[in-house]
Amino acid sequence: MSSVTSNIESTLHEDRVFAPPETFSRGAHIRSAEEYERLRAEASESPDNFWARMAEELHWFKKWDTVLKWDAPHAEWFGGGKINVSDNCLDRHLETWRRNKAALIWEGEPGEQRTFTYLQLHTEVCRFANVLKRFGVQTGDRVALYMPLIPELAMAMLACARIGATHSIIFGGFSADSLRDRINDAGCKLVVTADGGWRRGAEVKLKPTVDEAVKETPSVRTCIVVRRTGTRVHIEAGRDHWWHEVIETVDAHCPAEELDSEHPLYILYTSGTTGKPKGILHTTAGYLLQAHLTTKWVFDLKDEDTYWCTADIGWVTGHSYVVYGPLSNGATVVMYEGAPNYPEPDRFWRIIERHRVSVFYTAPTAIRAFIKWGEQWPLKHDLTSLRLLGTVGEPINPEAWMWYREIIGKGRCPIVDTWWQTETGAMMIAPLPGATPTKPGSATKPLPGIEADVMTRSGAPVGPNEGGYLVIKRPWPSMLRTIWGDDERYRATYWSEIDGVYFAGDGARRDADGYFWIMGRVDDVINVSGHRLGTMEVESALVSHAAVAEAAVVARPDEIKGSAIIAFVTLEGDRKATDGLKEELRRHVAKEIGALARPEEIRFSDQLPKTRSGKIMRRLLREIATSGGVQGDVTTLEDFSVLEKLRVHEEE
Ligand code: 7RM
Repeated sequence: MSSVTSNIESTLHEDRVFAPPETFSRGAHIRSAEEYERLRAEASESPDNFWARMAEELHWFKKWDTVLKWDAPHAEWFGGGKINVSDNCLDRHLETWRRNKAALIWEGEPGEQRTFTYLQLHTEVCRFANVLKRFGVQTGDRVALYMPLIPELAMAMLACARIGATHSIIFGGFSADSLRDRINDAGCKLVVTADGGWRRGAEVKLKPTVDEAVKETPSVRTCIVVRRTGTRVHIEAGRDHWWHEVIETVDAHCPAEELDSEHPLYILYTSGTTGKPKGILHTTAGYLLQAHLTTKWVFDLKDEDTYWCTADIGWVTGHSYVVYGPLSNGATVVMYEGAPNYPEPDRFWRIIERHRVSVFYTAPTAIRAFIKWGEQWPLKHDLTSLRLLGTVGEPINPEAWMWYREIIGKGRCPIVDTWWQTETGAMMIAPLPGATPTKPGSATKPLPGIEADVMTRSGAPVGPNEGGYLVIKRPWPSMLRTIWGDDERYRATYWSEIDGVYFAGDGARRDADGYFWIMGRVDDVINVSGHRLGTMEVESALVSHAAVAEAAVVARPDEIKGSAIIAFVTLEGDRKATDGLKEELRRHVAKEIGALARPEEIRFSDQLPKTRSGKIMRRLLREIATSGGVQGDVTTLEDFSVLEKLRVHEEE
């Protein structure tokens, strides 16, 4: 990371503002800007009282003694309290009319459907918790979950939480080596997996990968296998057991453990700037509190809603907003196993129509894919059940935001652009849909209790519309507690870059209204002739051109300018890649942002390399732009053939 003290220049201009629809505000949990400001003032004047008041929304076996003990950079939230996440997500609803409400509505990619009421889900979770106990899993042990997006994954998470085992979910697309390293780093005792899952009409085998990985994981004694695809798998006698068989050997009585507030709930590995992934540790009470509150506030979730977050549970978005946040609110959650374009590009819209989804949460990369596939697909379906749309994962360019609003939301539905990270556990900067006017491309303002700011590298405040580094100035309940097994790295990565504050690693600016505009990772910042530009801003300019579907911008070292901008561009289906168009796009960027942002070079490509969670891998593009090849780690790349194509392109 560079040691600059000057600021990041921000060039994105966006003047449109959309007030919350009056009818929406009238029924919302938070109904006005004044109400939001009141909450924010209460939280900033007396944070402990604020969080204590909020924590009353959870079910406690024993209330806390202290709200926060802060021994920087280590936090203890709700010390002395006893609580259980599984109890909050299940048991508390059984005493209400929600007992027979649908908790999960699941669709497999081939089309089968399974629904679990809260009572049914509770029964399955209790039984699986007893299975874990039967195989010797105790409070404090770690359990690896390497599974497709099936109900058993949510059950396994809730079963771990119920007995105080710490889960570590490894996304089902990771290789055997990645799985092995993550299992070993956390010292997992047991692995839950499946024979395979379905993706784009093909089986993704999981069990053979586990077999390969556990050859070198001495801590693993047991492997439980869900039968999902029915494919033949190897069952190692003494180690491997079928889920459907062992579940028959236990009963459904399993009271939730009364756990300490700071009991480790889960570890989730996330990539950093260097090789080894970081095991982000989240604990119980604080994490649940913010997952719960943000779900309620930002999605304005009501009992009548049918809620769908399209993220895989293997990513933090799935942890907080497929499972823990919605279930603790007693919501009806739609889960879908497969790809958005299987069997055809309208699968998502079909699901929304079929289940009458009212709140829909997805990623900008998905929205840009929908735009590319064409609006005929959503237009074929009745989407009138929708009342709120959300996005997460990367900055959303205003063009995609407007398309989402008009084509999917028909101009009726507020859009919540939610900024947060694996490390923050829950949303940090996001609109409250009944209270916050939105601007396309802005995550708007920090949620009550979150003290976000923009600073220079040396920790000085920056003025309105000046770019800088996004920081959080006060501990928050769902913050990561450490990096598993590497507290030194925790301090160095998050609490040492700028003195006394949490360093998010993102560039941002705040406009005159106090709205935050996230400019992407700071390692994606480009310095051209002494001007620092967020890659996202150049990308937005490119995407605002009618011919462009998606763009990724990287820097190539340049003797004169410091860096030259190289843009990788995917065109709309009907556009031809010509030299004339390259020139036109370069002119377009110069017009939108200024001559300094004009890309040195434009390269057309059918696809961009992405991580399995859909983030563009700019690091790889940087390597291609700089040296023509790729040496670094590609274990998180979704589709390896993309790299080959980009290389071939290079030789043309
Ligand atoms: C939830 C998640 C975190 C990084 C973060 C940002 C980027 C996420 C937004 C966003 C702009 C958003 N966790 N990011 N949401 N950038 N606007 N609404 O994605 O740990 O996988 O990634 O993602 O750079 O630092 S994550």
